[in-house]
Amino acid sequence: MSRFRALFASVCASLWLSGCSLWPAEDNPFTTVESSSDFSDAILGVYSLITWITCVVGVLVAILMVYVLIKFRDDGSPGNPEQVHGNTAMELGWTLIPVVLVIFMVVPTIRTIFEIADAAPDDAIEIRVVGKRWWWEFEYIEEGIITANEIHVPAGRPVNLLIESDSVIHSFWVPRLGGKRDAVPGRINRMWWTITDEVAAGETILYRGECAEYCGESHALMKFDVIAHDDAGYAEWLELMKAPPVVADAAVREAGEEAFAAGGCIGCHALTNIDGAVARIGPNLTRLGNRRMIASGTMENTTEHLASWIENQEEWKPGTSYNKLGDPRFDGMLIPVELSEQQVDALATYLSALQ
Ligand code: HEC
Ligand SMILES: [Cu+2]
Repeated sequence: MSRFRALFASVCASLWLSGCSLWPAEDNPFTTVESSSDFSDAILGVYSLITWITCVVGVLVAILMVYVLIKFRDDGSPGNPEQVHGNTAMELGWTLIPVVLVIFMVVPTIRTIFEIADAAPDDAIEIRVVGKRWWWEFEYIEEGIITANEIHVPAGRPVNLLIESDSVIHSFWVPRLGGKRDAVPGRINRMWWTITDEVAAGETILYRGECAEYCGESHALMKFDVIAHDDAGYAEWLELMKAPPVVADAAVREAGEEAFAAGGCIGCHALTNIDGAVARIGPNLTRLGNRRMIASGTMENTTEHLASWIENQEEWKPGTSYNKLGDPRFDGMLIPVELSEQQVDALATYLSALQ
């Protein structure tokens, strides 16, 4: 009986470990078995077909093996059992059946590869994606919007991503929207998809993404969000991103702008309403207050977290310290001066207010 229990426990454990906890998607944002776009639908189709074929083959082989083990077990009778040399029917069988099975898997696979490698439709929204260490820059080519770590897209419309890198190889991956695409320096990889989920008016759906190619110390902290809107919601977001952010409280704005210049932030970060803040070493911080997370999905976007990030990046993300003199990424940049507590507070309050 205890043997049975041990067996039962190990079967349960292996099912659990092998990913049976991958859904529902709400609890498992990185699930690959719930698709939300035409691209991931196509891949999931091939994936399920191959999984079912291999399951059937696996079960049949296991049954046959158990049968053979029992039927031909050593029953204690003397001498060798009858010896067999060659059997044409069996040899044909175990050659032809796998060939047919492989054809069943190869044809849909190749068809899907060509389908997803096809050119994007003309009306697709083009977004340039640049993998950086360790965050993502998103540029809406036609709209002239540059943002970071959060892409907003309308559901039901094709989105064409032009993926590149400014540093080492990264990989752009939103498990529910499609496969991985490497971000390689000096080359542009494409991927396009249309979100198939319905987004209710005034609501959004959040899909999580992450870097899927080891790229250095903070690789695991290189996440991003894809936020799907309905058409009206997307148009509204575009308008919002194009208009200069309004910081209603003049005192907050003045103190913030002053500290932004004095602290050297201006040397690395762009802000559309500040003269001279056009640098792109770090993320564009325009409308940072609207974002869900900061530092590419590392921490929730709160004023306390912002202050803590400004004071010590290294604590949150290894390798991101602004003060690494000699780091070639920051060559010729203004390294921030020591900030006073008031300046840090002013910056955090100001950045939160950029909405
Ligand atoms: C030497 C260049 C440099 C300077 C100077 C600099 N930053 Fe940054 N900043 C970066 C980089 C690079 C990142 C992205 C780090 C990451 O997420 O891996 C970043 C990220 C940020 C983020 C998170 C942005 C996001 O999209 O989530 C905030 C907020 C920020 N910086 C604020 C500031 C402030 C305020 C100052 C001035 C005190 C400043 N930075 C000075 C390079 C710089
Ligand atoms: Cu990366």
